[in-house]
Amino acid sequence: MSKTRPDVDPQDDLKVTPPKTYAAGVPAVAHAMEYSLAQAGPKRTLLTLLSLNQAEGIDCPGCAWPDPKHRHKNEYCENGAKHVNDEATTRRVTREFFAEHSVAELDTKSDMWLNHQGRLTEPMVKRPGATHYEPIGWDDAFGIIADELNGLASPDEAMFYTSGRLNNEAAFLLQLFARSYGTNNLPDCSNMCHESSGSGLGETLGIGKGSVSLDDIHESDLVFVVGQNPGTNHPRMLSALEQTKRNGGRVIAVNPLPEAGLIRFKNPQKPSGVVGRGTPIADVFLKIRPGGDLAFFQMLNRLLLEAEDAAPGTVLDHDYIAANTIGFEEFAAHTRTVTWEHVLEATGLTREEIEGVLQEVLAARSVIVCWAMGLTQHRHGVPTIRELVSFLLLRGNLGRRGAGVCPVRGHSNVQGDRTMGIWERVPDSFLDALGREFSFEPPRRHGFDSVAGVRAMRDGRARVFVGVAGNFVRAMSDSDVTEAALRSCSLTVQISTKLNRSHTVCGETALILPTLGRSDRDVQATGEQFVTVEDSMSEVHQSRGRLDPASPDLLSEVAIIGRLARRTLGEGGTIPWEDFEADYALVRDRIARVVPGFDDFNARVAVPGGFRLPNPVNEGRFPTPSGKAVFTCNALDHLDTPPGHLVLQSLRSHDQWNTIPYAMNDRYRGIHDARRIVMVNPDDLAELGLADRDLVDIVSIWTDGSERRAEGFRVVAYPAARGSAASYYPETNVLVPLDSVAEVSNTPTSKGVIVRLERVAAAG
Ligand SMILES: Nc1nc2c(c(=O)[nH]1)N[C@H]1C(S)=C(S)[C@@H](COP(=O)(O)OP(=O)(O)OC[C@H]3O[C@@H](n4cnc5c(=O)[nH]c(N)nc54)[C@H](O)[C@@H]3O)O[C@H]1N2
Ligand SMILES: Nc1nc2c(c(=O)[nH]1)N[C@H]1C(S)=C(S)[C@@H](COP(=O)(O)OP(=O)(O)OC[C@H]3O[C@@H](n4cnc5c(=O)[nH]c(N)nc54)[C@H](O)[C@@H]3O)O[C@H]1N2
Ligand code: SF4
Ligand SMILES: [Mo]
Repeated sequence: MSKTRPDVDPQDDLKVTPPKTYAAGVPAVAHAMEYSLAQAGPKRTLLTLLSLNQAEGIDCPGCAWPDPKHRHKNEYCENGAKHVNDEATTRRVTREFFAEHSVAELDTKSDMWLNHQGRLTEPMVKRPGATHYEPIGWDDAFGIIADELNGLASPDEAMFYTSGRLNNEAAFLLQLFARSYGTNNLPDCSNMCHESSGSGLGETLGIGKGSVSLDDIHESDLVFVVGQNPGTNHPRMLSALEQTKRNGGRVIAVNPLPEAGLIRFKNPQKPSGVVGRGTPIADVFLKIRPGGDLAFFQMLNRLLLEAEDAAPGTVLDHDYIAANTIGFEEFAAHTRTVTWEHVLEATGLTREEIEGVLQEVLAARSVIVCWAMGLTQHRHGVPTIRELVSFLLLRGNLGRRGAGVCPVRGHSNVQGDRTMGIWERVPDSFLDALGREFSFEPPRRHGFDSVAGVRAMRDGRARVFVGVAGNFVRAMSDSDVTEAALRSCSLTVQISTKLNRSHTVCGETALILPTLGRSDRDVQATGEQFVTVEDSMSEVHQSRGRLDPASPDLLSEVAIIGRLARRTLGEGGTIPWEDFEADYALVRDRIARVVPGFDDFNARVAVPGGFRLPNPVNEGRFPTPSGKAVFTCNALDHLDTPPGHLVLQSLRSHDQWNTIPYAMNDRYRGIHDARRIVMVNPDDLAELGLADRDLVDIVSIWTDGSERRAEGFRVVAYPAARGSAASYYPETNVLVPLDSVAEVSNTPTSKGVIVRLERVAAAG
């Protein structure tokens, strides 16, 4: 049952205003400055903002959207400014703080309260049976972890979780450590995020990454933005789409919610965005039922085949299909069986709407599909992505200007971490190269992903959890099960910048190891260091911290991982951890020898702006087993809701960064001073016998008959797609059963939970 932490959500303060019809503009600048100044003060705010996303500056930790080649002085957005200054905050969590608050007391605090206490300053330990964290020296902390790791029956009883905040150098060293210790247990936030994209693209194109560049977006005739809320989560994508529009391109948005950023954008970097009406973004808006996208693309594909039948040789790119693909005949036969009846039911759209999209597609010489969590976090997320690949292949919309696939990544280096080998199922070719370079035999057994990791801890098969740069307990589904799993560990270790729930949900022994953030200056024995990251479009570049570190007792992630490795594996092995800590360029030299595409890494990343990793799709190569792109036949699937039920999606408010709410507002959606709310279409409310502002419990049902409940949510009548509901994550993670995962990718189905709403009190 969901815990209501006492100071979370005084629901009665809920205020609702009409949803906004544009994103950014002057209010965005004002909100960014207000939060930044309150956290970091004027001097640090100025320092962070002046160097944010500049060639020699701090890579924005906000999201993985790339930087344009011609940089503005203000190359950031409202949320980027908030993210970096949330890290640059002048508030501090000290040993006195931990003496004052027991772990049990901290566990009653909200996620927002924990984050607002400030930066962590020194290593802390909670010993077995203790009620409080107490200070511990770095060496002793590493000693505890090394003893625990070396005492396990098998290295596979330990797991090393990371989020995409981690930089390339530390990520490379972390996977090297885990593998030389003996395990591939490297779950990461990708497992809950774009894993379905990696799986779907890997199967069909042979590479799990996007193929387009920013220039492609600017030059495209038609850009689909599907299952994504760029106004909040990738705000500068709106500048790119503004450019698309200026060049005569068109945009189709597919979303159950009329998100402000998809409607209109007022670019705060331009005078016209400050005083004018801004740029309309979506030419066509399709208010789709959650989970309906597979059916949508299947019908578009059927319509393309039929348009070709009607005017042979004018619709499909037969030369492209013949030269580059396999499976077309089977795909075509299967696609012709898709029925309007099924598609209209699954999508909630009209026939005219979908036929209108076909006309847009036929008129476009180049098409891009962009997507994010609205596609990946569904049971059939992988088939949906395979299907949109077929949609692009039919007209040769891959590997040429203005065309291609664009999974828009979340965390700023989530793509880079995978490139560096943070993957529980990394290919053998990577392990071969790693073993050769460092003269050891890496383990070949696949490791746990995030869901398998929780199952293993729950069942006593994993006993040590090390988390780097994330908040696993709040990120994962089935919160109660995940919390119990972590509490059953003998040791939990969190390498973090700020306090979060994963520090209050402890194993028998728990360690907090505080680290430098992106914005902190990183000085090692050979001098000041920089790190590198890879964005959503495979651009690899530097990030260099500019601020005085939050405390003199912090170590960098590279240093923490290296010292932990030395202590665990012993000194004198084949891996020069100490040299790596002193000079990160030496780590990059090794990356260059192990990871494809990184030849001459140090020299190429020294160039301002860095370099772009090659994508074989853009060279007409498909590294699939057949060497061709693959048309797939995907079973028809959509989310069937029993009468009286809705499909709940859990999403981000405008004022949160993943598991961490910054404030209680969701400005663009008109929600103020509350987070325990659920947005539902007024016609659905009427049918369900509910009224706006009713207080309800959200109850999810699972195939085994079990129920999960999140208590005390206020209903908000909202222009959402019929049959759907939307609520914030992480408060609703409790509703997603651990076993409710996407096929193939194993991603929790955070956007497709079947729920009913139970009224608990009359409207107040
Ligand atoms: N400010 C801010 N920026 C962030 C983050 C953050 O927390 N805060 N997080 C970062 C991370 S890690 C990630 S992964 C990204 C996430 O970026 P998004 O994917 O944009 O994030 P969500 O809030 O999960 O929003 C999902 C969107 O998909 C829509 N949607 C839900 N279900 C469906 C469906 O079935 N079909 C369609 N077509 N649409 C659907 C929702 O209405 C919503 O607009 O953002 C990154 N950037
Ligand atoms: N229901 C539901 N669940 C979801 C999602 C959803 O849409 N709905 N989205 C999923 C997605 S897409 C993702 S990516 C995950 C996110 O899951 P995570 O990545 O695990 O969570 P974050 O909230 O990003 O982690 C925040 C913490 O990272 C630490 N941190 C920040 N910067 C640094 C740094 O530079 N170094 C170090 N060492 N630590 C740092 C801070 O201590 C902070 O408290 O959640 C997933 N869970
Ligand atoms: S779009 Fe993303 S990376 Fe760019 S400034 Fe905004 S939050 Fe940062
Ligand atoms: Mo993500």
